[in-house]
This record gives sequence, C-alpha cells and structure tokens, in this order.
Amino acid sequence: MLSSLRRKATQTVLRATSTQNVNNSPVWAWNEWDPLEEVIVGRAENAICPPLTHEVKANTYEYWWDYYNDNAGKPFGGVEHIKKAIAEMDEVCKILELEGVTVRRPEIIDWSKDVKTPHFEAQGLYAAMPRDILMTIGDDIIEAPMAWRSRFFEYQAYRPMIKDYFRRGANWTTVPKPHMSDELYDQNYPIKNVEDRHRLAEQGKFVTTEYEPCFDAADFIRAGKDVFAQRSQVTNYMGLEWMRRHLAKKGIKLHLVSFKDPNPMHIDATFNIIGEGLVLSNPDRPCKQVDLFKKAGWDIVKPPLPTIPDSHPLYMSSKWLSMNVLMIRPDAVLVERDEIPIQKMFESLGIKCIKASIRYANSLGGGFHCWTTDVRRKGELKSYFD
Ligand code: ABU
Repeated sequence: MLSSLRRKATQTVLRATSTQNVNNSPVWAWNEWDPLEEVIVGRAENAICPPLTHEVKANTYEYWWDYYNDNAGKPFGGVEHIKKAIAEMDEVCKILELEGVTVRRPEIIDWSKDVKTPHFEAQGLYAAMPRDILMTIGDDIIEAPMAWRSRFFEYQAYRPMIKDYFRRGANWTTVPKPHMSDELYDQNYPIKNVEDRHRLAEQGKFVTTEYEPCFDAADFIRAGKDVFAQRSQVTNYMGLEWMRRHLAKKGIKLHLVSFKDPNPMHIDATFNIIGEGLVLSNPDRPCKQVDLFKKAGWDIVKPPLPTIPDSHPLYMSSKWLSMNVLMIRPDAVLVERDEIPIQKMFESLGIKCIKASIRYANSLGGGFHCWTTDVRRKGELKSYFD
C-alpha cells in the first residue's frame, strides 16, 4: 500500500525563480525520477583492468584478487567481453532514444597509456560509469574528485560535452582534485580477507584517509531539497563536508546515511531512490537512518533477490546491480531483461519496465544507474520531507 505522501496529487512547489529553468539551461535535474530528457551513457571501449592497489583491494571481492594481479594493464574482462559490453550499451542508447531521451557519450580514450603526476604513476580505467564522476544538481554539473588513481584523469572523457553545456548556459563545478598521494590511503589498512572487511566496516574504518577531500558522485542520491550520501571506501568525510557546503548554497541539505554494508562503495545498489517518497532499500544492507524516511511517509521497498548466475563474472560489484535501475519517468524504469522478479515488483508499483540486457556491461561494475548520468530532467526543485 502506498503512503499518503505518494498519494498526494501535488506538493508545494517552491516558486523561487532560481528553481525554475528560466534560462533553459541544458543541464537541469533535481532528483532521480522526473521525466528524463538528456542522459550520458558510458563506454566500455578500452576499459583496462587496474592493478590490485590498496584502494582497489578494499573495493573488490577477495575471489577476484588473483584476477587483478594476473590481468592488471590488460583489457578488463578480455577483448571479446568488452566487445559484448559495447554492443549492449549501444543497444541501451537506441532504447533510450526511442523513449525520447537525448543520449550523449564520452570520448573514446586510450586508457592504457601510462600517466604520471607529481604524486603517482598509473594507467587509466575507463569511462564506463558516468554516475561515478558526474552529478547534476539543478543547472550545475559537478565533476567529482574521485579516489582511485586509475580514475584521476577520467574527467577528460567528459570535458568536450561539459564545455558544450557550459557554453550553452550550464553551471560547471569541479571539486578540488586530490593529490592522491600515499597519504590519501591507509597504507596499513588491514584487509586480508572478507572477515576483515566486515569487521572494519562495522568499525567505520575505510581505506581512504582524511588527508584531502575525495568522493565518487555515485555515493550521493538526490531527492530535491534533500540529498543523501554515505562515507565509503571512495568517499571521505572531508569530501562529504565539501559537498555539504556546496549544496547548502543552493538551499539543499546533505544527509549522511549509513548501511550495514561490508563494502560501501556507491549508494545506488544499496539505497536507490526511484520516486516521490519511494526508495529501493537493499535487504542485505539495511539503512541505519531509515526512520528519517518512515517519519516523512516514504515507502521503503525491499527488492527481490537478484537472479544473475554465480558463473557470470562481476569484477567490481555485487549481484545487487539488479536494483541499480534508471528511472526514465516516474512511471517507467530501465531494468535488466533477465531480472524477472524485480520487473514484477516494479509492475506491482505501477511502474512500466523498459527492458534491456547489460549482463556483460555489469561485469565492469555497474547497472543502468551507474552506466548513465542524467543531464536534464523536466521538473523543479521540491521538498519531499515537509
Ligand atoms: N558501483 C556499484 C556497485 C554496487 C554494489 O556492488 O553493491
């Protein structure tokens, strides 16, 4: 049964001029579900397996560590796997266009090139997950600083289109780039196995230190005047504080939320807001602040177990990519073709399923939400907690 909040036909729209897209900015989105008009879809091209550095080890499952050691610097998943992921994402673009959404893609870059900064040397990773690096808040497109060395230069794949948005009137924020020197990583982070991971997460200990701000944009999830974010292996408190102050200037409150999660990295397969007063909450990773949502009349929906087979490689994620969906409109969702149980769940909520299969793309670490970032959604800034 849906809550009174969702049944309410309308809510108070904050009528301040600044919350309406009066300048017709090409960048405009306040939440995760308003009707989608333009989206960036990532690319698998030239994806490179990163070496098993401290930060990669802390974010990946133990049974893949040998894979990383054996394949660092090589095509991630192998050349044939990448080709299949590319084909899947090209198909996703066509499906989105058929839904009336304008699709933009990042540049194709050779991520195997060695890069050197005053503080480290590395190769790149990919431009597959725009959600990790870009976040739209109103007319502001925000480039996240990131936390993995292999992702330091990832922003370059998006710069031509960001410059285009800027020229056409969008705001553009680049969060200070971290040094990513050794001080950003706990060199003695005592992770040897899965048990360590559980224990350390329970103690609130993560591989990134507080040396300088760092975060991935995918640790944030938007609901109008309230944005929720987690401390994770890639997002530190200093990064959260930087964003708290940035969002406060726009009248948006950043809430720190946490979960019973042994491997926090990106909130959108843990707590994925899919509508007004409606959130998918991973049953394996309960939210410790769930009362905040319940008190505001939100519906907390537990998605069914994912169906992805054990034999399918997921190098950087759990199977819960099944709930990592992209809302196309409040009543339509982009969902994995083979995940029948979650499709049934959406249909029971009155949400139409637009289906595509991205199993090979999943292997690189993301579902539909990770593989995209919304640039423009039709709608205004509202509060869903009043
Ligand atoms: N990058 C999303 C991964 C999320 C998860 O494994 O739960």
